[in-house]
Amino acid sequence: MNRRTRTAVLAAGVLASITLVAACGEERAAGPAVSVSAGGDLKPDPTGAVALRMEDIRFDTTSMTVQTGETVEFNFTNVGKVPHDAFIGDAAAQAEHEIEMIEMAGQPMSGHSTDEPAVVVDPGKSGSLTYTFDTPGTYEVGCHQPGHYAAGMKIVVTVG
Ligand SMILES: [Cu+2]
Repeated sequence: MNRRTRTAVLAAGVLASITLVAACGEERAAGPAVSVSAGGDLKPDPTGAVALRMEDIRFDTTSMTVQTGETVEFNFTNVGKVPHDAFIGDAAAQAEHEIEMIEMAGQPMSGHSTDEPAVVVDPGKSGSLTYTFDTPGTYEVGCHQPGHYAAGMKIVVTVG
């Protein structure tokens, strides 16, 4: 076998392993809806719970759908290295909350009104948030740690 042929065989081998990896990825995505990651359209399970991962800097899903009137228990696990939070509201509420968080920067968290639909989760920890989507429309779950929302750390929730 000359050098040129050997390179061609090697390349074919690499290609075959890439195909194998891709096939495995597809198989995983076909699992239960709640464990789908990377942009899948999630739905809460029949108990109304949904498990989500907070990563640096994203949630492990970008969209989900909820029935009008449904109460959803969001269970977040922060698998990242920095704190993340989750605030639920429409786009206008997200914009308002982003400004509030910037104004509050450096102040103790106790200054944060506790009746807001928000939770802060430290690295390696879990936190949950329960919210009833009374009105049809488009909501977001946004992280408002500095720069995260702007970087796209949000989940679009379609309620219908
Ligand atoms: Cu974040």
